[in-house]
Amino acid sequence: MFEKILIANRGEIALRVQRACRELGIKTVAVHSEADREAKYVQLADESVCIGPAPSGQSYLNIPAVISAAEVTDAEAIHPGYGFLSENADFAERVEQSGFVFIGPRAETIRLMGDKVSAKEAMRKAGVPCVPGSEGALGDDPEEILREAKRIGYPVIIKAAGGGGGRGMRVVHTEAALLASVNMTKAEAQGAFGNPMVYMEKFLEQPRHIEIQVLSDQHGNAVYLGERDCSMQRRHQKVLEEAPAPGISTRLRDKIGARCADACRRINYRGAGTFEFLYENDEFYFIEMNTRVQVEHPVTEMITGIDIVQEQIRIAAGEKLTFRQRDIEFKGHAIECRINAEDPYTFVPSPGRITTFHMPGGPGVRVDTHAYQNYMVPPHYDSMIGKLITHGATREQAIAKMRIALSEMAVEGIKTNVALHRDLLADAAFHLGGTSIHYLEQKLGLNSK
Ligand code: MV4
Repeated sequence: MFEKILIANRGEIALRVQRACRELGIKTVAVHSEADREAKYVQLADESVCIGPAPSGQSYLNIPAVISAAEVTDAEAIHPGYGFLSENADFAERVEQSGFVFIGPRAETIRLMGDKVSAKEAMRKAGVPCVPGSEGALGDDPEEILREAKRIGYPVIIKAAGGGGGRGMRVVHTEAALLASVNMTKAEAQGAFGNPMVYMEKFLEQPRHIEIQVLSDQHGNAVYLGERDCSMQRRHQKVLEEAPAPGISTRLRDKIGARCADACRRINYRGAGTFEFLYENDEFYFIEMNTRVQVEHPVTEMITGIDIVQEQIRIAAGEKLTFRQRDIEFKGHAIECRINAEDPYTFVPSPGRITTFHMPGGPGVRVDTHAYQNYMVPPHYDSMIGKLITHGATREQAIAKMRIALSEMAVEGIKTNVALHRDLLADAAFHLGGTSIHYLEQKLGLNSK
């Protein structure tokens, strides 16, 4: 096992990774920007290194600064958390070339999954069901593009190979609009990602967003940890996640989960990963794979009892998974509310000093946050200040616990989205479960795009 790990991230996930390290008896190095100098997780780490000024481009995204910090502190491995450099293949490559272990998949796997055309191709070949669409990237022949769309059937969606997470896509409803839309998406993709390649899919109108968590070691062992329903989102920002997904049968979960674990073995995947699917009419359609730990990983931890971050570290150290698929039991139901420093209805960020900070507690209540009373939420980063997670024997009990937990939560001095969560937890459609990716925006009356 490693003796010392550098955590190349900030906020709640930096603290989360630090706790996993401590339980494994590993020393931690925190890196931080000038804006995060006073953060509690920086003080709690065994060592800390300032890697640059507040803007993340000069600190948390500064590859030479992060690698130098690992060199001067003699860390053996680097955990990237989520966001920032976590899915940057060049970073993973440079970490390993500098003699450190990157806690995540190999750089070539990150690169494969970063290109959505090659990711889909790899998963299709590995037996994962995908959204019907073009075979690979679209070529230059307009007649062929028109033929493809006719074959797939309108509406279709044009997506950039370099996109993902909602960037670089365009829905096309008619043949008349197709070629102009393809050309616009290509031009935008060239500008945004330096890659003009685009592909085409059948546009699913009312899907849910359901993802499968996997773990895969370096000895050919891979397991799935069930699914998460992440459909409750606004402008591609998830707001609330839950596990398991309401209404998914054990049989279907095991079928799609086994496909994902099998695909991991086939591509020799290393570490934790997430297969993102659209789910419509009882079918799963793969869209993208995430090669990092995700914000919403706690709901899976709550229903499986598995510490996903500790497993990431063990796998990176070359250890074998200590459990097999049949050892994994899905117990109860978990819900996560993302707590953001923002106006609950306009979503405008609300940085500043937290004057009151009371967190809920009790059985089945988990709070993952780096914030505290008197903490100054810096204006430079993502507005998420923490996550509230509840676990109950049933979905109804997890909801009941969440409503009580939200009622106990008191954050003052900044605006937060707690009021939105209270409203959502009382929503009739949410209680029924299984709402689509469009539900929240419709409820909010945004009707965005
Ligand atoms: C789609 C889709 C409908 N049909 N693909 C958006 C994020 C990116 N990961 C994929 N996205 C979508 N792809 C087909 N063929 C609808 C979306 C989509 C979406 C997906 C997941 C979560 C939220 C979303 C919000 C709007 C659109």
